[in-house]
Amino acid sequence: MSRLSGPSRITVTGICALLSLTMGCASPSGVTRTYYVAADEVDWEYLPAGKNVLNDEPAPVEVLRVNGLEDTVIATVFKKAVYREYTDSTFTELAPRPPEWAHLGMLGPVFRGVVDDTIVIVFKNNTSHPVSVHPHGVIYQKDSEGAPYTDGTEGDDKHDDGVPSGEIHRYVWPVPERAGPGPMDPSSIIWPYHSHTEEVKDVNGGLIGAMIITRRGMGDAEGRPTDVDREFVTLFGAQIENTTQYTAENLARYTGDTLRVGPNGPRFFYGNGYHSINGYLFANLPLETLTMDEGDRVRWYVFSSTSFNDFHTPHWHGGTLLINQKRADVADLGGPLLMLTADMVADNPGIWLFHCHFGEHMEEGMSSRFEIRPATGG
Ligand SMILES: [Cu+2]
Repeated sequence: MSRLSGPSRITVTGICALLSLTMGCASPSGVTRTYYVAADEVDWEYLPAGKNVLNDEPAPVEVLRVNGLEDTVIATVFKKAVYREYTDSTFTELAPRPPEWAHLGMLGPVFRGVVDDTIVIVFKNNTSHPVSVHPHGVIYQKDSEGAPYTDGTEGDDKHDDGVPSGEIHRYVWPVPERAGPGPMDPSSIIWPYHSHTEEVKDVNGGLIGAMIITRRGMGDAEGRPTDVDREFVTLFGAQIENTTQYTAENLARYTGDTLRVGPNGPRFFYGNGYHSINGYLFANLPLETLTMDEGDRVRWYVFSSTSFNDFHTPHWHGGTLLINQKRADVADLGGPLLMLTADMVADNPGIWLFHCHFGEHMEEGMSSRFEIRPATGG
């Protein structure tokens, strides 16, 4: 059994928590935040608008190489597995995704915590094979790590490694000081979470999401940092569709149908990779979900996925950001599963490009847009 087996055993700690009992505090620290999350199989559409939204022309998507040899298939819908939030432990009703998180797309729900909190994930595996939830940054015991390897454990301490199809596992992640923002960080930071059972296939397949951890005393009741107006989470990810749990199924689905286009698959040297932002190509991430108001203090959490091609340089047009106390408009995600937090003041109204500045990734559709709406002056 885990050392922390449930919310009832969590104690309130921290100076702010003590203060909050008597004089009120920005954050009621030391609470347990429980999420009901399943891994669900879905058909994911990388290109819901059916075109390159940046120029209204057909998107040059040539991605799925059949048998790795001569034929290329144009396909933008793939069977994947994604994390989805439910309302309770019956896992019968999906929790509606709040408008502020509509831009997450393929990503799982955002888990929040303030330093001293405990995050609990009640996880159900609705897929056809074992998967897990492995967090970064927070504390976990062996029953809450979500990764199989020879570590001298057994029983419940193994069940988390790869939760069998149809089963439920409870992951318990305390949030200590060392999971919160460091001295150079702003009031909240991002950590990834993802399945680590067959890590490469699972993440390419879609099982990845983000946690946001807020500094003690800097979170509201929901754990939101109180010194920002908007938050956005974006994954710059090369989704390698020929290395997922569903590759054979997806190939069977498309091989031989009318989408087969012949022997020349130009620009196809990565192995069926989609260079997407939150699972969208060519600015198909809906603009209305990445919208803010002039004057907003906007926090961007950006991270990269786990493949060889996951080195990215997110570039925001129209604004500048503070990253690690330095001014920039391009961020450095110089390798797989890196993460950073970037703060922008939305001072320049307009519709702006937001893309990876690595040339090949741009050409393959790793771009999006955001909008700053002008202040009305009223
Ligand atoms: Cu890139």
